[in-house]
Amino acid sequence: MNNILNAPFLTELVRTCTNMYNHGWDERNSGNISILLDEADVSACLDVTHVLRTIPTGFSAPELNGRYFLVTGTGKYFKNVQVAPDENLGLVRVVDSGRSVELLWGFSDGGTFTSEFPAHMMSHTARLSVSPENRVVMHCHPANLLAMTYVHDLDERSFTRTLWQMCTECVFIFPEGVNVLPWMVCGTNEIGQATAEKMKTARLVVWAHHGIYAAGRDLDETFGLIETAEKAAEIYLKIAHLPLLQTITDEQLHQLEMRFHVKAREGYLNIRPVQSGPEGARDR
Ligand code: 2HA
Ligand code: ZN
Repeated sequence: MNNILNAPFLTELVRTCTNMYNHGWDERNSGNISILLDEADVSACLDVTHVLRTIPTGFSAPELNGRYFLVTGTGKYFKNVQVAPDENLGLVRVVDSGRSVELLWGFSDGGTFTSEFPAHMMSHTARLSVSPENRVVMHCHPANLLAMTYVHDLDERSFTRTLWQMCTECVFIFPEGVNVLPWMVCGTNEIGQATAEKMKTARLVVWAHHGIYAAGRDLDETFGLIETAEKAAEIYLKIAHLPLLQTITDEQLHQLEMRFHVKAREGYLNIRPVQSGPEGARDR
């Protein structure tokens, strides 16, 4: 049996937590990550019949029954994941239609999964329904995106268009745009359900005045989505108070769509016929 501490899924998660901490996205105990694992990869390093503890979740997620997740712990600091992965991370199997999980490894100090577990599990369910390859859900507090939610219109089309205009790559890295939730109390099933609903149409969901959720096929893709949106938000904050002399035009965004064979979210560019109603009429 292999040592779980050498399993690629574990070493990559440890590296990612450290990297996110070093980016300043995960102060104190903020941020959380969950990764869907294959049973074959888990059973290569753990006896999957050996359950350490059963932990209730407080919600149901029948679609995830029997699935394995590696997840960050509640109250844990990303900066400490690299020095004590077995305390700060846990490997769980979803049972009882999602109403509880079985701990197979980790949370060695008696801890449990992130307080945002409902948002993670509901987001996994939502993303898997549109993209069966989805494996990762990631949450963090990047400063520029967070700051942008205080000074920019929270309308999703408007918010997305601004990000697309800030860096050439944005439109083909996240052509579906970013969805935005208004401020809500975090850690609840309600914000979990709202996030999951938004995850059906985009891999990035901004939580106003709090942070961002991202989903993807692997840690690199998911991290890269946040990194790109955060860079765009940084540019926006550098220029928002200055007179705007030029920008990336809709025609240029359309050229990028063609060059990189992606389709910008329907109605978000003013090139194609826009959707009727006040949404489509907006310019930014
Ligand atoms: O894990 O970031 O949203 C702590 C948080 C809650
Ligand atoms: Zn948070």
